[in-house]
Amino acid sequence: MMAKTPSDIGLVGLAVMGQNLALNIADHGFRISVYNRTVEKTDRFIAENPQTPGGLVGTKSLADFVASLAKPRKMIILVPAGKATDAVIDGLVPLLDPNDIIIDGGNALWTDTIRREKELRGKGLRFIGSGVSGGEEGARFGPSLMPGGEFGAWQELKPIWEAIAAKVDDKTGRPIPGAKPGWPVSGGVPCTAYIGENGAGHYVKMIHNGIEYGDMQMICEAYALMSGLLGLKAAEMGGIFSEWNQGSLDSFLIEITADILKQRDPNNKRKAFVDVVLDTAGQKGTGKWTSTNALDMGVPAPTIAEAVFARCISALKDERVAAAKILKGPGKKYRGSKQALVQAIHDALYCSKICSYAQGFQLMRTAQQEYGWKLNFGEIAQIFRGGCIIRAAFLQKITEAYARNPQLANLLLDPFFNRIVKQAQENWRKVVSLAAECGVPAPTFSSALSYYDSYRSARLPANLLQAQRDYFGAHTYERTDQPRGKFFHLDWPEPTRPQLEA
Ligand code: 2AM
Repeated sequence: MMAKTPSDIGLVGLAVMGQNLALNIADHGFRISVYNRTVEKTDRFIAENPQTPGGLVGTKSLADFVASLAKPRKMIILVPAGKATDAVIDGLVPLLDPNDIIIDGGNALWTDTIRREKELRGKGLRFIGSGVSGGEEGARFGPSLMPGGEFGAWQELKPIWEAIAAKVDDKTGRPIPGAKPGWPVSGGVPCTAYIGENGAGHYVKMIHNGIEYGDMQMICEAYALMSGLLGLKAAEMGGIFSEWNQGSLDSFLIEITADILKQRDPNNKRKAFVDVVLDTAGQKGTGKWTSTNALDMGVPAPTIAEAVFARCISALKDERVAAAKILKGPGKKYRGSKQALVQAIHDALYCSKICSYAQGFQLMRTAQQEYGWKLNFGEIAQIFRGGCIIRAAFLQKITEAYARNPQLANLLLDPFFNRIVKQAQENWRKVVSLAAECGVPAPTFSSALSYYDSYRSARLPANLLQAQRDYFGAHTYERTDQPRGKFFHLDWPEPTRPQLEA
């Protein structure tokens, strides 16, 4: 049966994210048609949600779904990235009219989004690839939304996207509280804005996830250092993270870390929950995509990549357990002040975080040249302020940095961040050296420090490296006393080889 009133928008794919996004849209007064390949799921969803302000319209076939939508049609796809997305698009295309808009809200690889946008444009259709961040809770009560694609299509989607997005206070950057986080709210700035053409939205979502990998790992290193160097128990560390959440590190991930550390094991109340969780971390691939892209573009993003590798090494549980019996560490203990070290770990976390964000923003800066986008970095930081996993008060400072200088080459060069790192670097260095001396792994803290020291070095040992390349491969070198771009080669002697015994 076709609905009498055409729906404002439609959504394909009623897994949890799809259901929650549909309910969020309907809560804001938009009529939304839904379709799912398995029809029972649609029936159940409609039956479970009889009352919504905008109205949910269940449809049993793609043809009914398409016919139920107001023109130009707007259809969100929320199915697994990759083949499923292509399958749904292929099913929709023959049923559509010129100028209809398909919106992919999945975690698509941005190059797929570029391809799809081009293919659909060739068929007279419009395509938006929108990052949707914030998990299930975000989708339901206010996600951070990163749309990329044809600008006109965005303008049609904008009223819905702005209505359902998380909202933050423009001055403080803090989420506007509601009955539940992000909902219901009035006023504030929505955490969505047009990102750029074709794959720009999905690219920025990928960088968000890469940054998220970095943030999570850095928090884990702070926890490992407090535990390894000071022997603190989970609940006490939970208290420290709660305190940190009142200051410059105020963020969703610090907040949930405090909650997690205070949580008892439901099977044994005497134990901390975190102590019974197996230490192997999974991953879905967006951190890897970010790191691979960094290598492809030649942009240094070592801290984000270290965070991915940290998950990889965590997954080698059996090997690590075996190696722990053979490979010995230094056996050195920290004997200084607890309070001073906790503060130093805080500072190390803050400085490392600044470097990790600097790397993420460097990636976006290079990608915009590579793909011809015009990204607004201050606005992107603003979109990250609410709704998503990396939401944090700190992002307001990034917005302010780009307002001061839209052409900022690296976040570290902004006066605010420069000052923070200057003040806190002594503590950061202390923590990284203690970690090394006492044998506590701190891959992102130390890689961030190396990044900082490399970036601030007017001269790196690459002079020797290039000389090596010239020696064995005649790769040539430039000279410090000659203009850049002039290449030289030295006639090296034959390498001396050890004499073979007769
Ligand atoms: P399903 O309920 O019929 O499995 C997450 O898996 C969501 O994507 C589900 O709603 C699922 O539908 C849908 N999905 C997965 N693969 C799909 C495909 N190839 N075509 C259409 N929907 C698909």
